[in-house]
Amino acid sequence: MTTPDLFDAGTDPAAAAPLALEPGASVLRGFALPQAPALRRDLEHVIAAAPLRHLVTPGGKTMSVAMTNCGTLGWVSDRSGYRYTSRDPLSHRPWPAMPDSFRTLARAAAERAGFAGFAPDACLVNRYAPGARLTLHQDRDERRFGDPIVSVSLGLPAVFLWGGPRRADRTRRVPLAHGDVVVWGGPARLHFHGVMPLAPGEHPFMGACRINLTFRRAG
Ligand code: MD3
Ligand code: FE
Repeated sequence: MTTPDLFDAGTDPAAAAPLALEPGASVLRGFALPQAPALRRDLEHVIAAAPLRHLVTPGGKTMSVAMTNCGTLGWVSDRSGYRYTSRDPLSHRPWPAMPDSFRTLARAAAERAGFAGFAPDACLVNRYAPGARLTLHQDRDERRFGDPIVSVSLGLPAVFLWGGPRRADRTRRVPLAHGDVVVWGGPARLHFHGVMPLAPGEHPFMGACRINLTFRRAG
């Protein structure tokens, strides 16, 4: 078997065969493009009910990425740690419901990548303005690591950093564009990963930002 070339993967969206980054991790180039208008419309309602905000890490640093959530559980960070909550700490109200457009897309992408029956209860919305980044980290606040994570990229392109099971492992750079969906499961689920600082630009559909929707089964 030959190793697929990551940088050629986006050249033929019509082919749409999942590209395996490694066992359990698949890139679905352009998978969300047909749903992008519905996602953007529904995202506006989510953000109106639970505004994007810059969370503070347990170490006291303000994150450059602005975040909010929808679904029964939402990921939050503050001086006391990282966790999932059922209420927005800003409003003390439940997080907005996960729109059907979001849920259906996440489920279809997971199925396409070999994870049938994915039923996310949490969707983290990350908004990157130019310069915003996510340093290398693992996602380990969820209950079960057997379920995949589905991530949907909208707007400006970004360079995703894909590492290994240890922080010091070397990282690969994976370009992610508007409409790309990545499904992370299996052994890849606990790998270190991050996002390089967003380059300035203007996206015709989303403006001067990148939005990432990350779907999880957290509870
Ligand atoms: C690989 N978000 O929210 S999405 C995060 O683009 C996060 O906003 C990035 O990392 C973003 O935690 C990357 C892709 C992603 C999400 C979760 C993963 C990749 C992952 C969990 C395990 C392995
Ligand atoms: Fe992450």
